[in-house]
Amino acid sequence: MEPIIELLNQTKEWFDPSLEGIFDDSNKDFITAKASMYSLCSGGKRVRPCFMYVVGRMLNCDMDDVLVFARSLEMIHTYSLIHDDLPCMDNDDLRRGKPTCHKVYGDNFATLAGDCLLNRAAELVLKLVMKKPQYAYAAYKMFQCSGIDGMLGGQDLDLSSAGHKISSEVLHELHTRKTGALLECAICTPVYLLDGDSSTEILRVLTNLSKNIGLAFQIKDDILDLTADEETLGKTAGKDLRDDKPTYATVFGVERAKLMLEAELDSAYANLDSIDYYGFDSKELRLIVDYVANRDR
Ligand code: GRG
Repeated sequence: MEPIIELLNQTKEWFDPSLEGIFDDSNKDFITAKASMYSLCSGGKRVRPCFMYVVGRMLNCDMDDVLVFARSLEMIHTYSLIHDDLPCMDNDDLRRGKPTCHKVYGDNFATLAGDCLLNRAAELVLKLVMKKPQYAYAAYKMFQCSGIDGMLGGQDLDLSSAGHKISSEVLHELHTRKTGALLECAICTPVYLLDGDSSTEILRVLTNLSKNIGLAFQIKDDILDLTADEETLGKTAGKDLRDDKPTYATVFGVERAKLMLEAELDSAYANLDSIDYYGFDSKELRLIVDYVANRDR
């Protein structure tokens, strides 16, 4: 089995059983709870829990506490997908090959399910913070990364730039916020659990690495959309161009986008070397960077 698949499977074994504890007997029969669980358990890759799992173990964190944060982050990610698929946003009927939440439960309950997941994510993390107040900064960062200064702000930029030509700066800002913020949260939360808000060298390196991984993934996605054939890609090719969507490949051109990708990957490998230099084992993070570098779909 490919090492990255093995790592994702290991993450799922650690992570997925924790989803059973999100709702209890007093609320699990609400349609909103069912709609929330439908989207949480419909085949997500668990990329963000995987980052937390890898860094948490690398830094020797209390993995039960990491799990609480990983679960809340995946709940926030899921809420964003449910709302993103709604008719008033991207209006998608399918996600992960299955009907979207609003197709099964209706727009009203899908909206509530998104709200519920965000709200419950806060409840579950704050319950732990009441026992361990030293985790308050990690909780604060999680909701900052999801809000207007992170993912939600990125979605705003995405919607408000639709149909316009956007500058390379706005494109960069859009991705850094829309998908980068949660990836950064996933990679850095274990450091916040150990060190609170003190800025350490390892935090600086991991923050930079998360940006490298997020950008490299996006730039590669945009290049593949323009250059790969549909059979290799496993999805419709050339869709970004047809939808007139600004991407790294359409804004900068494929050749410049390739150079930008190389620069992000070089920086990612340099950051992995720094992690080893500081005495931690970057082996599993390296698997993730190798996967981003080598994937062709
Ligand atoms: C395999 C551990 C591992 C990492 C892969 C950085 C990365 C490398 C993947 C990031 C995926 C990402 C942020 C894509 C941007 C577009 C987007 C937000 C897609 C939806 O997020 P996914 O792909 O959704 O994480 P699922 O359905 O898996 O929950």
